[in-house]
Amino acid sequence: MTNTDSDNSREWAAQAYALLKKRQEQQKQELEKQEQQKQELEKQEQQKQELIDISNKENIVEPELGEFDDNFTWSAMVLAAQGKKINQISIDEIDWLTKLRRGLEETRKGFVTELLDKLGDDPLTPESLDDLETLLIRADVGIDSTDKVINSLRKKLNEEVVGGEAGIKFLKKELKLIIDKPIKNSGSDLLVPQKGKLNVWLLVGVNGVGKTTTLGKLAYLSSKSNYKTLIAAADTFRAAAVEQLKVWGDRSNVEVISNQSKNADPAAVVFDAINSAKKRNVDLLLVDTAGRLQTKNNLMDELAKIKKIIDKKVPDAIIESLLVLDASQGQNGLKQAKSFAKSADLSGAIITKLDGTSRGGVSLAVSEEVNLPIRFIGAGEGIKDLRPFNSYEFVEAMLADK
Ligand SMILES: Nc1nc2c(ncn2[C@@H]2O[C@H](COP(=O)(O)OP(=O)(O)OP(=O)(O)O)[C@@H](O)[C@H]2O)c(=O)[nH]1
Ligand SMILES: [Mg+2]
Repeated sequence: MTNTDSDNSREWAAQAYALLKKRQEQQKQELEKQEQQKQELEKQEQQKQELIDISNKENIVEPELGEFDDNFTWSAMVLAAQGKKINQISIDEIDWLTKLRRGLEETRKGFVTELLDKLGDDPLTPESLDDLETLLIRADVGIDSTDKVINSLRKKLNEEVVGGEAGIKFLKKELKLIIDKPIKNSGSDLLVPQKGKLNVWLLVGVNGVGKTTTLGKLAYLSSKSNYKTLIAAADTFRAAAVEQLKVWGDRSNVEVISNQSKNADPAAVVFDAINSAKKRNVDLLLVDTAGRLQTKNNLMDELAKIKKIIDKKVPDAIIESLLVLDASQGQNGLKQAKSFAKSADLSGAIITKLDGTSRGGVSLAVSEEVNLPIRFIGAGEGIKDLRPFNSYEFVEAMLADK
């Protein structure tokens, strides 16, 4: 072989190697692309399935009158105690109270049942107060509220003999006082949109607590009560958030203002929604916000930006920043409330997922330690599973003795 021949074949080999390497690279890229497309498709499928699941879960079902049982009797008695007349009671109300009582069953089991067992029919003693203290803390009522209740009970015990039943009655009164304080301080017992003004309710909170679901239920309540309602899909972070809201909007015939483009600015969505709201004389604009951003500061900055836009465009709008809290998160939820309250200028709280948690007591901690009026409570995933908060009903359900 001459030198030139050897140079040529080396050259040839080098070219062949480069070609093969390139081909291998291309194949790799092709495979990666296919994998990405597959994942994208799977994600879309999953999101679609989630939406179908939500839609299937939810056809507005009118509640039916159940048996004349303990649930009915308890619910009817709670209504009667609030001054309702027989002809004013609806199946909806009975149904809700039944759900509420059932929802708080786990919380109740945790302490009322035990408390009653411990108390028996005997009068309260300093020892039974210690037991009560432990039980209240365990039910996530929080240290401050527990101290308050125990101190008043101790004071009462020093003055008179308190029987078991009277003790529970006193306990109910004290717990109700704690929950009612921020509500009274707010100046309004019930949060309703003010007529003749644009009311904007921002639903805020960390991810997964139930903001979007709660907004859907609020849209239903509001439109059913003849408030002209509009939804702004300002959670532009989560891809499926808009679709999820549209499903809820459809159920209650409420329009959803959104911007489908990727990374749309939430404040811009709110800007568009306010324009629509003004044009249509909307009473209540419900704003869904993101629960998960890259950092917590982003989340707070974004809320501030949204509020600024509203202030600028409708200075006389009535803004409510409602913190959505998942009751099942107990003390963790309380921590969230405290951190949001510091930076987000909250005006109220909505407690969700009261069904099936043993930590309903956290509602008291939110009232006492964060000083937030509880405005609504949710006890289920259905459209009717949200009601304006009623402290009497809540405390009765939490301490019901069966
Ligand atoms: N059992 C029960 N589930 C609820 C309740 N409220 C919401 N959920 C469920 O909680 C899950 C999360 O609800 P979302 O409304 O998507 O929560 P979110 O706060 O909007 O979540 P992000 O948008 O991801 O921050 C869903 O599966 C809801 O169906 C409730 O009162 N009870
Ligand atoms: Mg959401």
